[in-house]
Amino acid sequence: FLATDLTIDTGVQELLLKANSEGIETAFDRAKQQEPHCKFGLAGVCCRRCMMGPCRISFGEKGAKRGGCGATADQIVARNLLTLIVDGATPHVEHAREVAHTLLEAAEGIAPYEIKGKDKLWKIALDLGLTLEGKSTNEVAKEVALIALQDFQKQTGVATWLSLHAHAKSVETWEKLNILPRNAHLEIANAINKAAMGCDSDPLNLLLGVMTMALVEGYDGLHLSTDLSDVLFGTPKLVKAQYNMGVIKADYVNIAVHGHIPMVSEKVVEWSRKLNGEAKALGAQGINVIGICCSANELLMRQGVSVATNFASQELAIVTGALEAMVVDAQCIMPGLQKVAECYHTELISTLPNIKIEGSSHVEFSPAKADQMGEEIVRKALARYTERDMVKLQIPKGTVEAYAGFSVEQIVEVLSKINQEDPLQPFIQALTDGDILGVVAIVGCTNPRVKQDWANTELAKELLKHNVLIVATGCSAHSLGKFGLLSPEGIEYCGPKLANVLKTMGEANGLTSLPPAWHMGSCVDNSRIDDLLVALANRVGVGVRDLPVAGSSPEPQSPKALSIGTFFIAQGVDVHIGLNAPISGSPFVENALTGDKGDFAVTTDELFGGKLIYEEDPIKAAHVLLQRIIKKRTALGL
Ligand code: BF8
Ligand code: SF4
Repeated sequence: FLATDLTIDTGVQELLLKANSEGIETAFDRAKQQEPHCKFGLAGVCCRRCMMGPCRISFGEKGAKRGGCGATADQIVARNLLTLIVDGATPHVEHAREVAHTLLEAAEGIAPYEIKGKDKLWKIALDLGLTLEGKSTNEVAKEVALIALQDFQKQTGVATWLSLHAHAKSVETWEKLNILPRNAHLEIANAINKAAMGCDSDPLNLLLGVMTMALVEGYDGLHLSTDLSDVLFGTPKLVKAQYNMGVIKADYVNIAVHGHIPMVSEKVVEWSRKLNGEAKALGAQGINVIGICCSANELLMRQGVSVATNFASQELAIVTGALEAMVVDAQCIMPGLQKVAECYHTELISTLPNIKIEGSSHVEFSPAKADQMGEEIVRKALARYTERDMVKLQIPKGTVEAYAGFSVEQIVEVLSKINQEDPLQPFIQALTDGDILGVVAIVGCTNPRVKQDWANTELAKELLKHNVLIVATGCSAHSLGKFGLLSPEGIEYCGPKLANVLKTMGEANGLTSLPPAWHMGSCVDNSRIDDLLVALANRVGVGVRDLPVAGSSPEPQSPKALSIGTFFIAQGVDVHIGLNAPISGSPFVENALTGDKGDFAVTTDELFGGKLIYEEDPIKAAHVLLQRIIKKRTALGL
């Protein structure tokens, strides 16, 4: 294979060659072995929901048009999409519940976490209508955590976190369609129940179920996770860090944190600092924690920890031969990591009680025992340092500077340097004048089925050229970071109008310029993008669906990218994906999601104001998004 065909990251290319010469297989090899992918699976028309099957619907004239039970392609695709969105939303819902549970135990003095985000706590408490007078931080935190946990229990009404964050006009739309969620667990059970054999077989009703699940994702997944993580660990502020495999340092004890749950990664950082002296006693310069995937985002945003790599190349970080430990928790952790770790001295360590990796070691996290976990993990890494095989050591050189930490609070603070009374005013003025043509969120993954980082960066550059501001999260943000788009130098890619705006905003804050892409955090932090849109819509006096904005996941891998995308579609935001969702086998489902208003009996464009756009070519995709943005501008009279 040619490494240059698989990724544009030269460090990853170098490590792919090393892996190849050492006989190590990675996701890039395994993805090729799966080609050609099953066309029934790609189209979403295979059903394994009962033992009368599995059934599949044929595409041509000949062959079955219905499954054994009589299910049509439309019904099968809609059911499969519903469970796929459940697969996307549930990890975020569990993430949120873990954070809420930790906050509760921290407030009760059981879990060793200090509540660092007091401002955020007060804000949420006030929004929830709590009285603060005479109460301690812990008392308020406990009340907030208990209300949050109700979003997994209450049987009637609407999920509280939706009421906290959603735009009134969006709620109106959802109420009319009767898709408002009650509690996250109930709706997950309801969705699985709908999709079960012999239950819901109305494709439209199933799609409405998809939208309910999208709202569960948005509010009890994304927003709840971000809010309570900010309460525990603080709201992110502008930070500077480094990107690329070069952040792994030969003369340090290196610990990679990979996954999503900040309670785990924060404790690893805390204990690495505490035990730094012990690394020196071993002859190392110290302990170096580096991030992969969304744990990287959590630590980058709040601690300025540097980022080694994103999803597709997670195994290659081990191939450097310089990782003493890789600590994982949940989501996007390839089982293949263990096989690679066995070729080196690296210890792969799983942490969550119910998420284990075959062959890896396990140091269990619980909120109460978080300190023991942190210490044990760092001590395991220290013990591995002396086992390092210097012959196998090869760290690609070079790092790239990047800024992150663009929480909505930080964005408002940055803008307040231009207009203190009305911070959003300069931003809205720039949008009105067309100096910022629109905003596109580039989010989601990298995927070995697409040349790594290529679609993410190409799409970003094409949009920047047309004066579209980029906000980013997840592994896509890492792609942009690796190629300089999170640094002020990245404004070379911007059209002159956008470049000027960014320079003005940057200079007001002591920088040469703001970066052209604003890193807003991990995938759950897509909530921050949502908050920004709601704030802009409220300030202008329109709905979110009216704003000249869009979302894009050019290299999606996880169902989470689809559930997040659907959440934004529910608000009326167009969402582009660079690999198709498994819906092409159903004209009804495909039309409903991708059709324009008025094209078909039912479209999300008609009902919500946003639609799904599938386009593999990032340059073409950029131009489709530009057209949609211009259409929304025109409707606003801009
Ligand atoms: O939640 S971007 S590959 S790591 S799914 Fe996974 Fe995709 Fe990365 Fe973060 Ni998000
Ligand atoms: Fe086949 Fe129907 Fe069973 Fe699905 S539910 S496997 S389509 S018989």
